[in-house]
Amino acid sequence: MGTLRLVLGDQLSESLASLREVDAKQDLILICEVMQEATYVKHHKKKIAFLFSAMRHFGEELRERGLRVRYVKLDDAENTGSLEGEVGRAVRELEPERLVLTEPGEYRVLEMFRGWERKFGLPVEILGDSRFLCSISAFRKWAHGKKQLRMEFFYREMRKRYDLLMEPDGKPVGGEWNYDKQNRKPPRAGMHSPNRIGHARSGITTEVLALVERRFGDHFGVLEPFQFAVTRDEALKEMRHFIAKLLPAFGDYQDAMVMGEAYLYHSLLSCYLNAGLLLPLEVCESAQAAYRLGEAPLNAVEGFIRQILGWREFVRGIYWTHMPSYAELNFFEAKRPLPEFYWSGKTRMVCLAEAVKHTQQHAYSHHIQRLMVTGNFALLAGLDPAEVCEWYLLVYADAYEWVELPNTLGMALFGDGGIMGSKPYAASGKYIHRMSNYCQQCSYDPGVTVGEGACPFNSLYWDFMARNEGKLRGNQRMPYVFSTWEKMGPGQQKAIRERAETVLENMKKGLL
Ligand code: FAD
Ligand code: DLZ
Ligand code: SF4
Repeated sequence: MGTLRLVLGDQLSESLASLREVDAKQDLILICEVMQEATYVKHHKKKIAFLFSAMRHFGEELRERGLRVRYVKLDDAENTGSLEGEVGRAVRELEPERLVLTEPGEYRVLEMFRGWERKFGLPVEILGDSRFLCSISAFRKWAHGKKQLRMEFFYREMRKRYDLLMEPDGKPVGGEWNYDKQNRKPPRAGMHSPNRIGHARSGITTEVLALVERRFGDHFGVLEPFQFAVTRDEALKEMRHFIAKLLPAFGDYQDAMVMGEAYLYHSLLSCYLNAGLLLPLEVCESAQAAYRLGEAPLNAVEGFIRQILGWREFVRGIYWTHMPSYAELNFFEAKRPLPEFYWSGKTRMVCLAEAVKHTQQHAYSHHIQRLMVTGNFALLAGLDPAEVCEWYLLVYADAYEWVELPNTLGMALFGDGGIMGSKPYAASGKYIHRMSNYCQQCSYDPGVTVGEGACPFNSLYWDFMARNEGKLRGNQRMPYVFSTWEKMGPGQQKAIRERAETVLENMKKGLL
C-alpha cells in the first residue's frame, strides 16, 4: 500500500497536514480509540465520550469522501490498547511505504513519534500543525532574545499578521489594541445564562455513551445530560449561535460568576477548537464580521479575538519553547496534597463548591472560575503543582497538555516563576465577592480576615505573601502588597497567619 496517515483524537480537521495530498486509492487513514490515551490521566467521562463520538463521526465523514479509513474501536478484539501498538499492528499487517503524522499536542506523544522510524523500520514524516496561527518555529523566532515574553505584544504582531481588526493605515480599529477597560463588569442582579442550542443525538453518540459508562464508570464526572456537538456541522452551529446571540455581551460579563450558571456569555468553543472541529481563524473572522456588520461592539469582539489569536497561540508557544523542563517547575516549592473537595465539591466555600460542581456536570468551568477560584485557592494554599495540573488535565473537555499546562502551572500557580505572566494572580475573597453573587450564600464572610467565619481566601492571601516574601518582594508589579503587610504590625500579622494555619489544618481534615 501507499502511505499510512495517523489522525489523533484532537486532530479531527479535514485540512489537517497529514491528510493533505492523500491518495484515495493507495493511502490508509488510521484513527484509533485506545485505553492508554483515555487513562494516562483518568479523563472526565464527558471528555472521553465527546472525543470518541467526534472521532467516529469524523471517520465516517472521511469514508463518505471516498477515503480509506482503518477505524479501531476501543472494544475491537485485536485492539492493543496504545497508539504505538496500533500503528505497529497496522504497519505489520499492511506494509505501508511510509508513515505520515501531524505534530501532536503533547510532548510525551511527540517523543513517542520520534522513536517510530527506528522502531517500525519505515520513513516517518512529522508535519507541522498548520491549524494553529503561529507555528512553533515562528513563536521561537519572536521569543528569541526577549527578556520577558508578554502576550500583549505577541498579540499585536498577530493582529497585524492576520489583518484582524486593523485599519488600512496599520492602526488598530478604534485606535486601541485592547478594550478591557470597558469589559469585566460584575454580574447584574438576577442574571441567567442565555439559552444554548442542542443537537439531535446520533446512534454513534448513543453507542459511545454506553461504552464510556461501561469502561470508564469510575472516572470523574457525570455523562448525562450530554449536549456536546460531535461533528463539524454541529460545531459550526455552536459558533454561529455564539456570534449571533452571545458575543455582544461577552466582554461585559467575561469575568462574572453567578450561582447555578455555568456558562453565562462564554462561547464554549474551546473543546471544538482543540479537537479540530473548528479552526481558530474562521472563529476570529466570524467575530470580526459581526463587528463590521454592527452586530457586536468592539470591546466584546476585540476581547474575544484576543483570547483565541493572542492567549491560545501564546500558551502553545510557551509550552513548546519550554518543554520538557517546564512541567517540572515549582517556583514556590509548593507541596500540599490536593484536598478531597476538588473531586467531591464538598466544602462550605460556596465559590469552590460551585466551580467543582460545574466541572463535574459539564467537564467545563469558565476562565475566571479556573483562574480565580480553583486556581487562586491552589496558589494561596500552596498545593503541589503536579497534582493541580493533573486535576486540570483530566477534568476539562478542552484539556490537552499544550494548553492546560501553561495556563495552570504558569498563569494560575506562577509555578514557572514568571515565564507566562509578570506576577501571580493572587487575590483575596474581595475579588470573588465583587465579581460574583457567591458570597451572599456562603457561611464565610468575605469582609473578615481572622476568626471562625472569616473567608479562607483572606488569611491565605496574606500568608501566601508573607511566606513567599523572599521570592516576591523584588517584583516590580507588587509595590503595595508588602507595604500594606508591614503597616499591619506584628499583632495583626500574627493573628492572620494563625488563622491561615487553622484554614490549612481544616483543609487537611476535610472541615473547610
Ligand atoms: P471563552 O471564554 O468563550 O473564550 C474564547 C476562546 O478563547 C476559548 O474557547 C479558547 O479557545 C480561547 N482562550 C481563552 N482564554 C484562553 C487561555 N488562557 N488559553 C488558551 N485559550 C484561551 N483552555 C483550554 O482550551 N484547555 C485547557 O485545558 C485550559 N486549562 C486552563 C487551566 C487554567 C488554570 C486556566 C486559568 C485556564 C485554562 N484554559 C484552558 C483557558 C480558558 O479557561 C479556557 O479556554 C476557556 O475557559 C474555555 O471556555 P470557552 O470556550 O467558553 O472560552
Ligand atoms: C484525549 C484522548 C482520548 C481520551 N482518547 C484518545 C484516543 O483513544 N485516541 C487518540 O488518538 N487520541 C485520544 N485522545 C487525544 C490524545 O490524548 C491527544 O491526541 C494527545 O494527548 C496529543 O494532544
Ligand atoms: Fe468564596 Fe470566601 Fe465568598 Fe465564601 S466568602 S464564596 S469562600 S470568596
